[in-house]
Amino acid sequence: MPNQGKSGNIEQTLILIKPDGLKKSLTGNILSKLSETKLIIIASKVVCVSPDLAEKHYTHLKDKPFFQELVEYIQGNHHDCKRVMALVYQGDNAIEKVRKISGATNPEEADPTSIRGAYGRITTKGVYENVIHASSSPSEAEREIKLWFTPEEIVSDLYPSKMVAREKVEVLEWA
Ligand code: DAT
Ligand code: MG
Repeated sequence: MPNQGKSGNIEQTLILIKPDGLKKSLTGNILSKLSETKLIIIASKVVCVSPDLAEKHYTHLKDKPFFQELVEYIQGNHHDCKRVMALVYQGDNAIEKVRKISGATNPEEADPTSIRGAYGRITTKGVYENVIHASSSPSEAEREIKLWFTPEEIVSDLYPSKMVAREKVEVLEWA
């Protein structure tokens, strides 16, 4: 059948450039490396990560001994930099392509030409400062994209959405 199998597998993946990446001015280098995948960016923003968002993002690791350090790290508390750049990339086999170019979780084990291998480090406390997060499966990508972005912040309709009427909503406007 035409257009089936590996070449027709359009996926989305959530990418986070973590606070160490921003603090070290690595954003451009990381985006250049990611552009080698030929995927397209369908959403991007800079986020100040709340404790709640950090814990929800890493909820699957909450029983790990490094969980607390991890949520501190993603909030930028280790880098005096409370910013994360969040992006959604889309394209053929996006998840695998981005994971490959990101490199292994442990930056010391990552291929030196991968993003984590080139720019990551392990701190003396044992925190993996691996500069980038990338979704590892379609279900994880969907959960993470919905956690980090609203439907309006993504330029294509990825998942079912609904209109909700909200009363007495206060929004911040320029003074
Ligand atoms: P990945 O980020 O490669 O998907 P993961 O989801 O298993 O890896 O873990 C999330 C983050 O937790 C990872 O980027 C770094 C940290 N981490 C994982 N295993 C660790 C370990 N053994 N020691 C310290 N930090 C770890
Ligand atoms: Mg993971």
